[in-house]
Amino acid sequence: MEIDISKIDSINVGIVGHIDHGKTTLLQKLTGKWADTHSEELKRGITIKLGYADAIIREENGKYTTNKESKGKIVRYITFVDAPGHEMLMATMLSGAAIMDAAILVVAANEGIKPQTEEHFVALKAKKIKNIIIVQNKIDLVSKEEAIKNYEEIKKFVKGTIAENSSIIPVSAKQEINLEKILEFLCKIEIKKPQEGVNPIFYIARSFDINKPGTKIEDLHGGILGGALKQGVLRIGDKIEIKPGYSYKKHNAYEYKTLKSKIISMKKGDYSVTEAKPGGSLAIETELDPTLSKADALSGGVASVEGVLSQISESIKINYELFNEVLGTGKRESVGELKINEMLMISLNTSITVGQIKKIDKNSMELSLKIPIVPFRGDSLGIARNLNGHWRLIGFGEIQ
Ligand SMILES: Nc1nc2c(ncn2[C@@H]2O[C@H](COP(=O)(O)OP(=O)(O)OP(=O)(O)O)[C@@H](O)[C@H]2O)c(=O)[nH]1
Ligand SMILES: [Mg+2]
Repeated sequence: MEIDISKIDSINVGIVGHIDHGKTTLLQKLTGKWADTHSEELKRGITIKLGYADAIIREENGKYTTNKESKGKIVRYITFVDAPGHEMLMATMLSGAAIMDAAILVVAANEGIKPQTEEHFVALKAKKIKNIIIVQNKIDLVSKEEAIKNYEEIKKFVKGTIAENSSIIPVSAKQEINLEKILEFLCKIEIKKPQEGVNPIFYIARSFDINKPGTKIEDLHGGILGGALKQGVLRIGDKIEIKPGYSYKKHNAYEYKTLKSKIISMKKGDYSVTEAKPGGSLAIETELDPTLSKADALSGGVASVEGVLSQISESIKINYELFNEVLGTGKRESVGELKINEMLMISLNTSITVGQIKKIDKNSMELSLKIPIVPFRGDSLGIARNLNGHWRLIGFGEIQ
């Protein structure tokens, strides 16, 4: 029987945590799909771009499974976003966090809490992701005593935070131990009821040209947008617009042109849908010339039906708050003051841009951005500063 995926409760779950703690391996064991597909990722054995995989969870005699052969009752459809753990790829993790409904924080039991465990966790907090499951991975590498010690370290780490009462599940992804417990918890996450009567907002996290070289013109697919619908409904045939859109150089500066197109088809994983609501990730095939969307050219953008998005802006006013300490370095160094004209990396929803401080006081500042954004009042943004050639998260802000 054909499965109508749009009728199944669905969420988008991020997999985050320090480099090599086993995120992509865990995802592969949960879904059967290896999310690292880029040649560079395969060569280096690390995740570089946001990866995707999905699975249907079924329940059979009180046991949860993603086995396709299972005859159990369908409980949930989960799309996953696999984030890179490398410290240089924090910006990518942040744009992934913008489309997560819930997250799995992976901590390798043999290594414990590491700088990017901390940095990713703070990013989840800032993005207000309340549903966090903690996976204590690689338990096959530690003794029982070490596993307990690591469990206590995690407990201390989350004390007084949103994840204080999160489940901590001991797992060996590699040896497939205790994975069904993760599925069980994923099925317990509360699904928010979508708001009715609001305009759609689709955050673009990736964009592609899926045509193989040499495809006949009549068989060509239009540009693909991958990401998540934050609110509203999108349907096949909808006329859409994408901002900031297409960029081109004019008199040594970049200009942006809103792209207009139409939705040809939509997919959640391998499943086609005619109508999409929030929950889970989504791929939209448009009528766009695929050369416009290839190699993530449109990632960071926002799509909606024609005529509803606000003007793009190269200048923003934000309220901000800095951390006491710089995160992600493993050292305990304090965040110094921000200075006028300083360049900061700003991540807003799925977009990443660099901004120069034009005006600043204690709680608010005005920035001039290199890549314009579609501003939504109240949206949270990550603020990073360049320290010794790395962008380090130093605080968070909110658009005024
Ligand atoms: N022994 C053991 N090794 C594991 C386990 N899970 C993952 N690994 C190994 O850990 C290494 C890193 O695994 P990945 O899944 O690529 O780690 P990752 O967190 O996705 O890494 P990045 O994406 O680069 O941040 C690989 O060699 C895996 O085989 C586990 O449960 N036990
Ligand atoms: Mg990985």
